[in-house]
Amino acid sequence: MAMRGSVKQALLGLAFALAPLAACHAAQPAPSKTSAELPVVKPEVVRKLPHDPHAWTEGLFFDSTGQMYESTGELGRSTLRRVNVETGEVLARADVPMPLYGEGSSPVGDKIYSLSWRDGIGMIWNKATLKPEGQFNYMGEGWALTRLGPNLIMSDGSSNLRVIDPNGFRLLRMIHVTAQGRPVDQLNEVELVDGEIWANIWLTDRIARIDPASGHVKGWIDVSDLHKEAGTTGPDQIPNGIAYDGVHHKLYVTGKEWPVMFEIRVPGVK
Ligand SMILES: [Ca+2]
Repeated sequence: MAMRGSVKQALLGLAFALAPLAACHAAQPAPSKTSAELPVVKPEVVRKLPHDPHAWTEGLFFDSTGQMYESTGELGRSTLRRVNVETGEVLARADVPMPLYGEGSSPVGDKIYSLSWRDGIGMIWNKATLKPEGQFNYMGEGWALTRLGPNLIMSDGSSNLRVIDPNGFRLLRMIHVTAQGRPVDQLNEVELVDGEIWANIWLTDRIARIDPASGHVKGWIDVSDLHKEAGTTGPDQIPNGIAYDGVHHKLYVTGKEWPVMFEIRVPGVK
């Protein structure tokens, strides 16, 4: 998701305000075991690759040919790029037109669809030329996109994922994401991996593994070690970018302004 001054301050303030409460609850005997009983795994790092440290990563994906693309945010420097995953080189880039704020993106045939956070306007790009070819509208916030069969999955920072027919960007149904019966909100960058929807949880080092049919979180991936290794310490320079290369069966994660992209392996994931 995006960050603009006062909103960011307010949200961070809220997070900090809630932190002591969370600590208090943790000290109580019973109530919150929300994530404790779900499996938490740490990924194995296969390779460390370069990543543009100026990329405010909001969307990350591979197309059906095994080519990586990335969309980036921040007002005035939002972009869509074709990236060499091996070298981190930006092979082609397009600026998101002002005043739109670049958010998540996903391939749809020979197009790329992208969101613009609170601006309510989606962009349709020619995947080969990265030239804009159209727009669509959506309600509420738009954070990230991924594919689910012929449809798109869209996150908006809540605990709901929208299933969208890209033809007309029509809402088909909602997936209510819960972990042991409790809503999991702040769902951010998303990726379909091995039949599961994976979602970064905003401002955390956690990735949720979500069953698309039920919305139930099946487990968590803890990328805190990767965050430490990336070396970013800003409160917003968080993990946000998951991409599965279906051609080469490889999985990558990065973060906002991380100088590194990690190829990872997760136990039990093909
Ligand atoms: Ca993704």
